[in-house]
Amino acid sequence: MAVLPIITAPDPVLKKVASPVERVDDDVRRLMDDMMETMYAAPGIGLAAPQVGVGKRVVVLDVSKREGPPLALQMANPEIVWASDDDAIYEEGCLSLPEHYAEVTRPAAVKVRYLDREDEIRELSADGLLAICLQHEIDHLDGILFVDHISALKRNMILRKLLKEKKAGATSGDREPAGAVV
Ligand code: GNR
Ligand code: NI
Repeated sequence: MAVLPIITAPDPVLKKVASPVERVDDDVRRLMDDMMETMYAAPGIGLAAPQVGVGKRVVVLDVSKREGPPLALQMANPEIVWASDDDAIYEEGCLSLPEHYAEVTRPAAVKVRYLDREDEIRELSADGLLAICLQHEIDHLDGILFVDHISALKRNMILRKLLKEKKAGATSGDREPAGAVV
């Protein structure tokens, strides 16, 4: 298992539509394991493969936040097959938009169909934080970030700030060059 580097916005990788997994095999299971470790290390309550630079429709989630038993979920090709008419508002964050938060409105409950670790089709009905996180992660697979659900003014403020930080970081020499083996 490995903790993978998380890609932050703005980055074209985060805007791409990810490809479906053909079959959940050992390679996909290894990706799921690395993503779980990366999510817990961050720490975060969810992670989508594009956030670690992999253009596959794979997500992992654990919204238990270490309160009570872990609720680890690993999904390939997740799709929303039903969404409630009523909405919920939640202040969202994203590991790819570090230290930025905004209120996002989404359906309050969803039903998701996906392939599990054993390549079996499953369905999961969720509300509360799990429903929000599922929609947030599935958005990532379609190149959508939570800032795409808020006003252009707020979105551009956040993205401009992140770009500025990226440019400052790139010249200060405090980061490893891309692809470095450390
Ligand atoms: O860790 C995360 N917290 C979070 C909080 C509110 C709504 C969504 C999330 S998901 C986020 C991790 C992440 O970026 N997943 O893509
Ligand atoms: Ni995110």
